[in-house]
Amino acid sequence: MTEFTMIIANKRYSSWSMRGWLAMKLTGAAFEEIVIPLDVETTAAAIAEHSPSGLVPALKHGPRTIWDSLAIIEYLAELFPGAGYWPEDPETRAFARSVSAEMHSGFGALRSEMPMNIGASKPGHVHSEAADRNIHRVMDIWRDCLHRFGGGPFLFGPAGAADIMYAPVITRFETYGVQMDDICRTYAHNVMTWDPVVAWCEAAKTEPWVIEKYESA
Ligand SMILES: N[C@@H](CCC(=O)N[C@@H](CS)C(=O)NCC(=O)O)C(=O)O
Repeated sequence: MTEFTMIIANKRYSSWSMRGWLAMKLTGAAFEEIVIPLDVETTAAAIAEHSPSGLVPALKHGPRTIWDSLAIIEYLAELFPGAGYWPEDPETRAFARSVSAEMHSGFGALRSEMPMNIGASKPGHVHSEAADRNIHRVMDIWRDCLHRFGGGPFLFGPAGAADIMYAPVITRFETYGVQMDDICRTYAHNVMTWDPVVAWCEAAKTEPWVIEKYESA
């Protein structure tokens, strides 16, 4: 029995779950995981047993439940101050928080038109101008962070909260064949070869569930 339980949905499709799970992995602490498949008759009831919002990820720690990916990151950052979620320098930390919050609250067109679908390959995917603007804004953020804050391997040097926020976007870029320049491609490669991301993606590809609405996007 471990102290922490992470409740997530399908690893193939649930980008917010991926963020919560990667955040937990960054601690290095052991945790149980409960995977609730999305889009089946029992989904809502199963999530409601764990999460007051009806959404995952949710983290259980003793009597506490923390839901929402960004709240989970902040909670774990307080519990594990050495894990490196946020940069130490206040100005850099403010920047990291801004780009993380921008992901958490924005990029609606990219998220709805290009759902996460790990293992799928849809090169030449046609998307709207709004999604295209989102894609370019994401890459501007990456270039800006890498230029200002040390040049990698992750956005602020070592892997942290901002990389966790953008990791599911990188899997989308891979799925939908988004063209990247060398700087963004190198960053994307660094994230995709980060051990926790590798583990998540390998597990995603072995899941039995197929959700048609995401497959036909
Ligand atoms: N703002 C939330 C979003 C969570 C969210 O939308 N989770 C989706 C899965 S990716 C969910 O639980 N959906 C429930 C359902 O489709 O039944 C967060 O950051 O954690």
